[in-house]
Amino acid sequence: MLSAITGDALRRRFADAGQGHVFAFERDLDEVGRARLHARLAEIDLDLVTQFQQLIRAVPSAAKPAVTFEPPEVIPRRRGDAESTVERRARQCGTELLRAGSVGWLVVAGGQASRLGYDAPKGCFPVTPLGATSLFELFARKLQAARDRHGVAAPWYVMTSDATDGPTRATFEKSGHFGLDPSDVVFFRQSMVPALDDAGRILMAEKDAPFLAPNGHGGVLAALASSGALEHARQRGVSTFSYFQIDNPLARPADALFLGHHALSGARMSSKVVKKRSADEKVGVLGRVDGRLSCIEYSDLPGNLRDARDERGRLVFSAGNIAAHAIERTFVEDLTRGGLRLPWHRAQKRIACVGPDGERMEVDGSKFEAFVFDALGEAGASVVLEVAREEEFSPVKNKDGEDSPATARRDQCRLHAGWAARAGVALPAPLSDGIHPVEVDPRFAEDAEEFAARMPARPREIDGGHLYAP
Ligand code: UD2
Repeated sequence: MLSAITGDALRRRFADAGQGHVFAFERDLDEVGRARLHARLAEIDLDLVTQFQQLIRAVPSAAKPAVTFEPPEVIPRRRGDAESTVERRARQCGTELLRAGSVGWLVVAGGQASRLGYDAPKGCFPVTPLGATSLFELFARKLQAARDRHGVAAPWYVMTSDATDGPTRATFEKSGHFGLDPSDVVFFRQSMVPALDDAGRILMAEKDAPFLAPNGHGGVLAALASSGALEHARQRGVSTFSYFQIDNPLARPADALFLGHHALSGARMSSKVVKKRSADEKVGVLGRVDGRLSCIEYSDLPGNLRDARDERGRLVFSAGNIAAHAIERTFVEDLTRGGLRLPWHRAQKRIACVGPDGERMEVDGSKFEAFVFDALGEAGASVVLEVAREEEFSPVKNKDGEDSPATARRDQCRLHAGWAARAGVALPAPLSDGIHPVEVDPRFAEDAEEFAARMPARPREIDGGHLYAP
């Protein structure tokens, strides 16, 4: 009886919103299927669907009001070995934060690795060149290294989605949390939002299920709050989240310099950037849009600005976003207290769904995502720190070509072989691309100085390469 009432109420709500078609196959379903359909529909926020419809109907970009774009102020990267006083102070401040246990790690791992063509959560992908360690395990090792260095274990907040949650938890369970204390790893799930066709109708993935997709990495802020992870962080004494994406094996969440710059500036949300390789490299750039700090997606930056150069021939908009942020816990609390409103971004895609007659088909449709960097504009104070691409950024996004497993393995080898060369140790023979196959486990050394201090040491030989591990 209860389900009949719920069903009627639901049917009315969806019919009133012009979405009655979601019940089109209800008669084909058994009781379990109907209950499943109702449960899934009950979770859909129809006001949000109205917002999505407005985005679909929005005027094309040519008719949008003009906005101004300016490059941001960037703390440039140090060239050479000597540290400035400012850098020394920042590093010291960051180290103190890390030692006090005030920094929590926050990774977004809810994306589906569709471009990579990998059928499990991307965090399970074997990413290191010789040991074939997965992204999850690699970061667990980085966390252990940071724990040993600073004498305190950072809690690790791992955002999953409906698709990645089960397998991610199972992977951690099976491996004994990669040697971490399970109470230091907090999983929380982002929300899902419906995908629509070009007429603004909710698409059906199955007869008993609307098509739902993760709400973008911007979903991390609301999900931290609603899941209780934010409260967990408060109770653990975390003042700053070190945010990173699971797809970048070179990410350095325990970077004292960055955390120190962020803290000393009283910033609420800060970003690391790398110099864009060229005007047409397809990364978002940090910039000010109508005065507000933001990440400007490649396609949103007008061509003349994308190509603009200063008097020394350098790109004006060159601060490539690597999606590594320091975010104050109180900033997330403030943002989420009154109902967070990040803008929605529409991605037009071919979407596989159930057609009007119950047949499987593909249609032109839209998915909707919020982006975490849209919170930058709310932060007031922010630091943008330039870091070396070869040390901090080599994401795994595509099956082959740029930003693929091959380039990520190459870049890890190049970085680690550089440490070995600086320490004066013998390198293995180079591969056909001229790179020496060297891998350094983060628990062995986290940078060139630590590596040199560990010498002499014998690497393990794997396929003609050298793996340095504890
Ligand atoms: C993102 C940035 C881009 C640049 C690049 C760096 C956007 C729109 N663009 O590009 O500016 O910084 O990264 O690598 O963000 N994720 C979730 N839930 C979601 C969607 C994504 O957890 O609903 C995670 C995903 O698991 C991954 C990360 O966010 O770790 C990035 O997602 P992406 O691969 O879709 O981002 P991409 O390559 O469009």
